[in-house]
Amino acid sequence: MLNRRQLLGAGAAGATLVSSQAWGNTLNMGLPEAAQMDSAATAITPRPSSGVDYNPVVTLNGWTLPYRMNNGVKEFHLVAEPVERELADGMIAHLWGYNGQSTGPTIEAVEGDRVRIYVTNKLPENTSVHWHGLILPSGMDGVVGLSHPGIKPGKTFVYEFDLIKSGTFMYHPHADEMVQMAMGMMGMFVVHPKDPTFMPVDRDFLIMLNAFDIDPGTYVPRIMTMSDFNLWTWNSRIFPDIDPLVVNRGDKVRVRVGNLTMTNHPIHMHGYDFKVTCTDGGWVPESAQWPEVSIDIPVGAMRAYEFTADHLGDWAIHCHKSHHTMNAMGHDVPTFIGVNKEQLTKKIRSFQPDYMPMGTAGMGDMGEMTMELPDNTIPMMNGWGPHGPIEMGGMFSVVKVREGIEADNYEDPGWYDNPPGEQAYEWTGELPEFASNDSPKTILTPRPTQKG
Ligand SMILES: [Cu+2]
Repeated sequence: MLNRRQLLGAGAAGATLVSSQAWGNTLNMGLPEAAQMDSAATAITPRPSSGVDYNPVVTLNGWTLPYRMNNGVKEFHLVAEPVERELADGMIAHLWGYNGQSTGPTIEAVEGDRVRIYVTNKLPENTSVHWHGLILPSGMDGVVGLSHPGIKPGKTFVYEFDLIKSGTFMYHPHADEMVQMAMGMMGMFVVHPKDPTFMPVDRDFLIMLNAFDIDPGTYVPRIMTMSDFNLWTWNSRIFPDIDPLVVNRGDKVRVRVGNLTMTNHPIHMHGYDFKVTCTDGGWVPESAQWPEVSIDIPVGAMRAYEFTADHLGDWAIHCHKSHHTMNAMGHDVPTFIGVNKEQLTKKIRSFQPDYMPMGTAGMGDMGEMTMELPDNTIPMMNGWGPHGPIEMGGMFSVVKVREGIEADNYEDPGWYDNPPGEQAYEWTGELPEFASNDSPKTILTPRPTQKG
């Protein structure tokens, strides 16, 4: 029951990494080839075949930037450029990003590595790259005018530094930030520990929280928006087209979440409690890790959490701000709950026959409505599950824990079949009596009389 996107996803990703074949042929040239990605499918990176062993991260609907070794230095080539990103099946956004996509590719390296990162600017204005959270020389910090001059259109700059600590970091421009970040320029930078036995996990997922304001029927984000974004995305992707987090039962799992939106996001995962193990500042020692079921990701920060996947099932993972699990909508929709619009509907239909009254019983029925929408627009909520519409959009996905999933397999296993007795069901028998408070005043529960 895989759709085309899922078939193109995990496993088949090598086919979409354009020009990776030529990567080995560039060793004697000045610039490393700039790898390009033309697909929003999740690309699985194989474990390194030489050097320090590590378990590569899985960037949901993203990919990892290839590198080449040049006299002991890991060389990467980022290209800042306009891109077309598929936010969801049926919706393309015209963004700015890196190497063909927004968000940009994940950069992965190892503690102790020296990295050289070429940044070519194909945008119509200055840019730069700031390496958020990395400890490096101040001239490599990427703040235009402060660390170095802006990278002019058509020019290439080189950043070079040692990775002195492991952890999870981010990268983004520090040049015309309001515009460049609203247009989707950001990515994540993972530094694996040089000791492979330090906090190893079986599955290591990566999510960048970002947001856009794209009017229905249009393609380009509004860059002046400060808080009223209408598309809440993970790695520039919205539910129902964010890939699931596929996990084998018993796996030790890490989820790293970075936030480069303009507001905080309490990320909530169902079915588990977990421990917060890493911030942009570094790893949290075991004695200081605290348990949560939701973790608030502040603006300009990342948090990683870990859990052991003991509970089989399909578990929702989402931002807990309910407007962030919705796709584009008008913010001026009035509240109609409890309003009887029958007479009004008749009148409006006399001159607009296809008028649909909405919202009198909540907005849940939007999930199964098929309305005509402007081109390049997807419904506010439209994911379908095994039991009907999921009534979600935006920052939402599913953690799918199954038995017998092989180590490098991230293919969607379909929906979980709940065992008998483990699923809520409709009661059709006689109803037990239930207590009800019909007083408008607060009723205090009487205290039991104390004895003695
Ligand atoms: Cu949120």
